[in-house]
Amino acid sequence: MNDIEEIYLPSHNQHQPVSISNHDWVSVTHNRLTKRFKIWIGVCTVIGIATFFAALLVPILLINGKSTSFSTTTTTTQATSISTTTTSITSTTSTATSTTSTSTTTSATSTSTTSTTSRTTSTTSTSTTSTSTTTYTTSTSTTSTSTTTSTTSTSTTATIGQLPLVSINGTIIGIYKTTVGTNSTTATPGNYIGQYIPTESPYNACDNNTGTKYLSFGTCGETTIDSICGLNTGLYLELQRGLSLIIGLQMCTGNDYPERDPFIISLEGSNLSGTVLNLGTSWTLIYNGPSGLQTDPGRSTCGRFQSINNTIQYKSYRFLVSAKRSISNSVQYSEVHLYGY
Ligand SMILES: [Ca+2]
Repeated sequence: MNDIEEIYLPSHNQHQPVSISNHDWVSVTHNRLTKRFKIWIGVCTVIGIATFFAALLVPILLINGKSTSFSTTTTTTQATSISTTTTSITSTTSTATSTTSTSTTTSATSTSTTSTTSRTTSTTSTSTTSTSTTTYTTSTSTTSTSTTTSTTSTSTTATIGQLPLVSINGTIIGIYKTTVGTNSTTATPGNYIGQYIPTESPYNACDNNTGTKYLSFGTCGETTIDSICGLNTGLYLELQRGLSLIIGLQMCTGNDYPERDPFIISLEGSNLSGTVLNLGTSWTLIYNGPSGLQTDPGRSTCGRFQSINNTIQYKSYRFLVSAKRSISNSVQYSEVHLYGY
């Protein structure tokens, strides 16, 4: 345009032809194409912006409407095992039956593991005209609960019977002037006060033989005949078999003189050993009552079974006689039988 010459028009209402050279012409067609081009650019811009917002909004709407979620739940619950074993052995004796029941219960409970993993990946891509955002969310939850219960129950019916009165080291101590709960006074072999006939020792009361007897004079001698002779005498021992539950006893008569038969007897138990058994405090009373010989069963014969209400096991036992049938110089009996298991 710089090469356009300045033209001076004539004054008002004066018309005069002006000569213009060819190179001063501006192409009209060229001006039209420029306008169309600008229109197209505008349209494309609008479409591009619309596409941009569409590309931006559609994924967001899709994501909001449908998030990708993976959820896995595993639950393991209660593995319960109950096992019951019952063993029953029944044996009948002429006297008694008792039952021992042992129950063991073991319970283990474990509850654990709750984990949640969340991972979010965000990718943003930006170009001149578009933005794309993608979001992935993965959620995993695992819960595991395990409960185990085990119950074992064993029931055994034991056989009740006469227990062998075999003592530790073969020691059976004869005693006199002794009552329930008091200290023992040791008797010795002989025929006088505090003695027992040497051939009729306390061992004879524990040999399971009614042909042998234990005879003790107590606070009397062989030649003294009195209602008190032979009372508060007896024996004690620690069983070689160890802990035993005594639930009954039985007395057996000697070969002669029914007036020497025990009438009232006592049984004490202890879980001590040795010399401390001499102390009255070492013993716990288990039975104090009739001997079962109130009705004379005859000589060298066992009397009625005497039931004892006892649930405690002991390994040592003390036996005493506190009353007898009649006036005599002593107390005698062929056997003391203890029943239990
Ligand atoms: Ca005997």
